[in-house]
Amino acid sequence: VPTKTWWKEAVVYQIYPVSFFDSNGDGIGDLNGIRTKLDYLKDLGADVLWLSPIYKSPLADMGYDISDYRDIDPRYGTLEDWDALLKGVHDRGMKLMQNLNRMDLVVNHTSDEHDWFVQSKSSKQSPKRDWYVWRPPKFDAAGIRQPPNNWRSVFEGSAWTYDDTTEEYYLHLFDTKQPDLNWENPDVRQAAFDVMQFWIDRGCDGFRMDVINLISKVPGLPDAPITEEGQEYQSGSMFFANGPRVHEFLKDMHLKVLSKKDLITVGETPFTHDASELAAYVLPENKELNMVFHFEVMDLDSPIDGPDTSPLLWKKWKLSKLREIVTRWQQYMREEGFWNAIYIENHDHSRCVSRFGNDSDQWRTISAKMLAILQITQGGTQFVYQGQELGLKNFPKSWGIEEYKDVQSQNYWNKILAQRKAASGGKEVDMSDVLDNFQKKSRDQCRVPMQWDNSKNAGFTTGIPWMRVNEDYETWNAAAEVKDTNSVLAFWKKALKVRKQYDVLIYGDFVDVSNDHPTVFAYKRSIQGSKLLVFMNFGVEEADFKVEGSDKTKLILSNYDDEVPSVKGADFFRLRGYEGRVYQL
Ligand code: TEU
Ligand code: CA
Repeated sequence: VPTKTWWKEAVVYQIYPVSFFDSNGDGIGDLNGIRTKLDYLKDLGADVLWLSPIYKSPLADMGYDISDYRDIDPRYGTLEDWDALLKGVHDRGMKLMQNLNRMDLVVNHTSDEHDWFVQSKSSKQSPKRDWYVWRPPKFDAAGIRQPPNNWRSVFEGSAWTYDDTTEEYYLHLFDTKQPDLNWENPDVRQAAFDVMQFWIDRGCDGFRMDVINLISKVPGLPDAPITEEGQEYQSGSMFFANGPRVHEFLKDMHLKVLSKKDLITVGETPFTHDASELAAYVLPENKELNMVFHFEVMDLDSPIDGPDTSPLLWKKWKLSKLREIVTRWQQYMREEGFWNAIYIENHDHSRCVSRFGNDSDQWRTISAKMLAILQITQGGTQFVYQGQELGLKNFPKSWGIEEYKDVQSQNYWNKILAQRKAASGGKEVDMSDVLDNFQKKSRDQCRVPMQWDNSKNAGFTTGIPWMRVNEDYETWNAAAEVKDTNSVLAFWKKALKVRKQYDVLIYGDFVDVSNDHPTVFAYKRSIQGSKLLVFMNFGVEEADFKVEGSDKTKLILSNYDDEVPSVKGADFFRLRGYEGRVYQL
């Protein structure tokens, strides 16, 4: 039996501040806006709030490009507003919330406008020079200047940008405005620890650590092998994901900072599907982090082995693969003492009801509820993203490229547009397939304003919203769902209560009993005499399903509202479209 701990049982609610609630009419969500919604969050069942970055930033990557770690961006408010928000959270009188507010920490890279980088780029002699990764150019056979290696940025193009001042390149795994810090330098590590201490001293209760598995790079920064034919740059992740010194760095962070307080810590760990590799970050005896966000479910509908591996491209996903992934991680947790963060939506992906459910009028509510069942019946700490609890869906196909604000979307679009223009000799080119992919997969889908009520701009702002509001807000909004006992929101509240009532959902064993059914995912959870059976039908057609040894004693959660579900015989079930049920055995 895993050790019981408050952060394992917690429900974390992720807020994307810029799109949550605007308190002063400038079209941008802010800290005071969040403060006015705390009762809504408490009522939902959130124990911990995670704010995406609100530090000073030029917002090239919406705040994941930080120019001052110790100050709030004026668009979001002030340090005093942050203190007031924290007090509001702690004042809600909920025991669990007291220590549980979290901040987002981004220390793989800074903004190029951060004073550290400004100094670093000013001269090779700058004391901050070695705080970032600088390299001299290479020259090809024709004598043309080339980047030091062939790595591609996650946001397209080379991972290196040339700087005229000192005639060298700097490394940026993400945007050109996000230079990577050089964690090899002990002063950089200490500076990051000092930032963490600054926020802990101010009362912050934990950290979500952005791309924390990328902080150590293989020395020499070798060229990546060519895995994507025809691409100018290649994925270098084997040389920067889970690099040689990452565990040394995190153990040091734990010793010097994290161990001093009972914090909640979550590492974001992309480019890794191997559970044993991620376990190293999380196993308690290693003294690093509490849990990680693995990416395997998120990569389910991405062309990860294709000629273009961009996560913005959509590939049809398979239920058999989802079952295999969920089962493998759930079992790994029980065997190895590993702990996981459970999420199916966040600010880097599209809406889960559009991705894994069915967002048509007929099935939207029912499938959004079924996905809540999928989430809360898995062991691991729960993460819910703003609007997920309302069943919000992707915005429509009719929206043009001008509605896509994310740097990842823009850069990808510009790359493909340039390629196609070059190939067509300057003629008009068709980009509709790219737009279709974006409609399914872009990060913009989750970043449009939160839908609070049916007033103008969904009640998000009285001004002009920074991103267009989705078109369904008059019927799909928090105010309407609070009143409706059949809403997705009402279901999430119920589901989170069930989650807290049954320890087995958090700590129990996991056995897949789906029997290769074409549309059903079914599993049993058990711990010390307590046994649950979970069913979900991922299709619109009725599904008949047999499971041995299941005398369905008690239905504890179901997404259909009739009391008597269709059951035939002791071991036989008939599930309706997107029906999900949880039985106690
Ligand atoms: O995300 C890391 C990351 O790997 C993502 O870029 C992911 O691959 C992509 O979004 C999938 O479409 C973190 C943050 O969550 C993200 O918002 C930042 O843009 C990124 O780091 C850089 O800080
Ligand atoms: Ca505002």
